[in-house]
Amino acid sequence: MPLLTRRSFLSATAGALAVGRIPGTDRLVARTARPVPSPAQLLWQRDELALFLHFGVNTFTDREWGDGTEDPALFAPGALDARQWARAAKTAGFRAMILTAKHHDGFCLWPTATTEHSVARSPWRGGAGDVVREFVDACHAEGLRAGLYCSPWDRNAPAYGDSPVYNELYVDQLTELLSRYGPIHEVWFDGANGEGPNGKRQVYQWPRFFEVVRRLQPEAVIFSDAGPDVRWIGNEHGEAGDPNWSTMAPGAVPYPGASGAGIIKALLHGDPAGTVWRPGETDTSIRPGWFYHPAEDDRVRSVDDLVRLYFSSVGRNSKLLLNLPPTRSGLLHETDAARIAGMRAALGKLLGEDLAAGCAVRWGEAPGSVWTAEVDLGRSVTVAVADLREQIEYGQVVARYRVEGSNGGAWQLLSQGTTIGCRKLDRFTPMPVRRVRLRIEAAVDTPRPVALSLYAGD
Ligand code: FUL
Repeated sequence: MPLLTRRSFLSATAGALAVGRIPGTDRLVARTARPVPSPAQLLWQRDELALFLHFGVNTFTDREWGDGTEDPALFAPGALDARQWARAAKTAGFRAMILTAKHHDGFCLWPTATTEHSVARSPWRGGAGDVVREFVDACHAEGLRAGLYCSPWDRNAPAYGDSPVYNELYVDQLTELLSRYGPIHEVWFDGANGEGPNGKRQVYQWPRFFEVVRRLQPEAVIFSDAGPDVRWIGNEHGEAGDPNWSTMAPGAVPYPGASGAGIIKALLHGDPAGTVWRPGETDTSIRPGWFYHPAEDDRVRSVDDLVRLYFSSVGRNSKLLLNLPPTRSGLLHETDAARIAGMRAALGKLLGEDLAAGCAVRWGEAPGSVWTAEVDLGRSVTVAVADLREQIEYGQVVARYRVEGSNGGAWQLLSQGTTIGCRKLDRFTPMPVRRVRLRIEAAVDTPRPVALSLYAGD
C-alpha cells in the first residue's frame, strides 16, 4: 500500500469498506478496513515489560545450550523462591514473566509424565518439586501474567527426529503445561530445529502445536518468528526496527526458524500493507548469556543501558521481554534485581510529570500537510522527551511525523520519525517551548487523534 498524503488519501479510498469521521471535524471520509489487535494482543502490548527467566540444568553446568546428557541430579537450587522473582519484577514495573519450562537440553522443570528427564529425578524438594507450579503461583500472587517457553528442540528425547513420535510427545508436554496451572498469557515458541539420534531432522507440526494452545488457553498470545499473534523482532540485542509496523503479511515468515533474505527485515519492520496484526516482541538479556554464569556478574547492563533499551523497544512500538537468569541458589542475582529497580526509578524520573497533562490539544488538518495535534502549555517550559500514542485498538496508520516547538517565534524541529503505533518515545536536545505540535505528514489511513505527552527529561 502506498503511503498517503491527505490528497492521495481522498482519491485512494474512494470505494473503500467503511466510513469514519475526520477527528475534530464534521467531515466523513471513507476508512479502509485495517487489521486491529485482539483483546489479548492489546493487553500483551500495554503490559510493556515482561521478565524472561532462563533456568534449568544449564544454570548448574555453566552452559548456554546443554546437550541433553546432563544428570537431573545436577538440578539443586538451594533457596529457590519464585516469589522473589515475581516481587523483583513487580517492583520494577514489569507486568508479566515467562519461564523456560524446558530448554534445548530437554530437562523439564515440571514433573511430566512424558520423560524421566525432569525435576522429579532431582534432589530439589526431594524430587517432589514443580518449578512451573511455583512460578505460575508466584506470578498470580503478585498480579503478574504468566508465560511459558517449552523448547521444541529437545536434545534429550530419544524420539527427536522421529517426527510423528516426537510431535506426539511435544503435544503431550504442551497439554500438561497448558492444562495444569491455570491461565497462561503467552506461549513462547522458538524455531530451533536439529537432528535426532537417528540422524534425521525433526519436522514440527506447527499448526497442531498452535491449535493445542488455542484449545487449552484461548486467551493466550502465541509468540514465534512466524506469530501467529506476536512476532520476534529479528534480533536479540534489544532494538526494534524503525519503522516498526504491527501489521504483517501472513506468509512473510512462513514458519518459526525460517531464514533467508528478507525475513529479518520483515521481522524488524513489519509491513504497512500487511493483512494481519502481529506486533513485535523485543527479547534480550540483562547479561551476555541467557543462563546464569558467575563470570558474567560484572557484565550486567547498567541502568542507563536499560533505559536506552526501553526507548529502543517499548518506545518503538514493541514490548520488551528482558531476561534475568536465576542463579544456582534459585534466586535472581541482587545486582540484576537492583538494576531493574534502578531502571524503574530512572524512567519514573524521566517520564514522571507530563507537562502537557490537562492542556487542551487541538487536532485537525493543516494546509500542506496532513493532520496536526497542537498543544499550548500555557507557559514556557523545557521539554526533552515526546511520548506519542496512536489509538491502536483501531489499527496503526501513521507513517511519518514531525514534532515541533515554538517559544513565541518560529516553529523549531524537536524530533521526527516514521511509525508511532502503541507508543513512540523520542528524546531530543532540551528546548524551552510554550507550544508544541505534532505534524503527521504521511499515513496509510485517516489517523485518529494521537495522544501527545511531553517531559522535561531529567
Ligand atoms: C533462542 C535459544 O537458542 C536461546 O538459547 C534462548 O533461549 C533464546 C531466547 O532463544 O532460540
